[in-house]
Amino acid sequence: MEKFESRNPADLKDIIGTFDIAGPAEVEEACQKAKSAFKIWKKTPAPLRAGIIHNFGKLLEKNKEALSKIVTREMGKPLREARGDVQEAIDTCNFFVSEGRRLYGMTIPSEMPNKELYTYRRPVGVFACITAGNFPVAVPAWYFVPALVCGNTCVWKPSHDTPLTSHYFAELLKKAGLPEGVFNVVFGLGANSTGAHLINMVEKGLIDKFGFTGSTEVGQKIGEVCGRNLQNPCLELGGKNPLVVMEDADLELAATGALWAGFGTAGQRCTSMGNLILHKQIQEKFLKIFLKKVSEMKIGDPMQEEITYGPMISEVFLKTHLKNLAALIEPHHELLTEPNGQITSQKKWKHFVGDPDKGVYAFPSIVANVKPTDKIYATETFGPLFNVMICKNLDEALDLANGTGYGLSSAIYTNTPQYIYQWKEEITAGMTSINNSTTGAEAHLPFGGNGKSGNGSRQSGVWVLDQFTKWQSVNWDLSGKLQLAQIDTGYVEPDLEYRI
Ligand code: UN1
Repeated sequence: MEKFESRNPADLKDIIGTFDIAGPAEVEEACQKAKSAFKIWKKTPAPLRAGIIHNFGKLLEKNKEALSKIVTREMGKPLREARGDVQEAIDTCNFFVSEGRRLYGMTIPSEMPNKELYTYRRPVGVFACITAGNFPVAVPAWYFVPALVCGNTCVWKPSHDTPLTSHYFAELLKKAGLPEGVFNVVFGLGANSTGAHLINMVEKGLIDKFGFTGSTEVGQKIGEVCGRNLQNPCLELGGKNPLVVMEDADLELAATGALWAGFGTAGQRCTSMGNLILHKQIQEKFLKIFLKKVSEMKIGDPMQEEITYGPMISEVFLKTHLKNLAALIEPHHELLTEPNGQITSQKKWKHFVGDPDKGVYAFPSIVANVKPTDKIYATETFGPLFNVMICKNLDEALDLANGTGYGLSSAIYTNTPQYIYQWKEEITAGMTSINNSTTGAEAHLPFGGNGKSGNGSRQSGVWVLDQFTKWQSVNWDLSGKLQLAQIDTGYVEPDLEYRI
């Protein structure tokens, strides 16, 4: 069987593990297993299913530090962020454990006597899912925790950047008591590999619901296949998230928020800031505060607590970042930080912690003089790279914020209630923050985007239940005769001749 390696992006010599690449036969087998386990799992009472998720949450808590260290070692986010990633999964478990005792339907009055109407949430079936490497614990938990509580069985193709983390995610579910066949993992690569085979299983009729977190391009392909098969996938795609600083903002607060939004996880979150939009009255003052903070950032070994950001997720992510710098920066642009590109011992960041030559690190890059017609304005870059744009007023800020075609996350810094009101009403992103960063969604608010950021599906909180259940309507007639809806009703006619 073909294999792939997982390497530590902070130390490329550190090989974390070697994993099998599942071919079409293995992927099909996993789907068949999920299909047959569904027959039993859907009949397991929801509070019992949720009991296993309760155990999973406890196991995640017990193993939080060990798992966080594996996350950092595999994909390079600073350890404190990795702990947040695992915590988000624990929070998701805590939320959905009690949902297993709700999953409410309704009892509804009928228009006829001796008849009862009900609605039930029914599981969808086999849920197949492909996730990214930037949130290797939280994002799978957003999908699988509610999917399992709702009674679905799963086939997961985790990112090839984080196979060891994914292996332990699956092990913890097993140790939590999940029966054999309910949760199946297939390791491998994406295009022309395991990911593509899993998508093919939709055409084969082995999958009832698809979930995908990743690029807009792949999301569109999955959307096409699912659409042809009359399925509605859950798609969480890219973003070019705007952060606006108005003239009345607390500039210190805004600079701290923008720093985190732009450079947290080395800009490799789907919620990372893409366009920093500054009111012209404060642009100079803001940039002075902001660029000082940028110059003081500690970049380097992600196991060190004080690091702002670590390496890129992998060599491939660094290569894409370097390509973006070469392809998207135009002569009229101004780079507010120098140098750009890869950090090495020759071309070193002043506050680097560790040895840059061991891993794949990138300088922060801030591009100014960006116009809405520039390619970089509306291209997701997924790295420590963002644009600075200037606006005259809130209308202009909104045009720039909404004009990229994406609509995932967004943020505004202001203390003017009228601005906040207008912003909330007119921003087209699925998520927005007021006086906080574009990143950092809490685990029980709906998460998802519009436009090129997704198909309107939402994860997290009670909203995700509509992804993992189908509504069933039940009419129960106890009258002993055929009562016809709309026809055998006892509606009373009004006396329309009456006048006051
Ligand atoms: C992602 O990047 O795919 O809101 C998810 C945030 C995190 C989740 C990001 N809680 O930034």
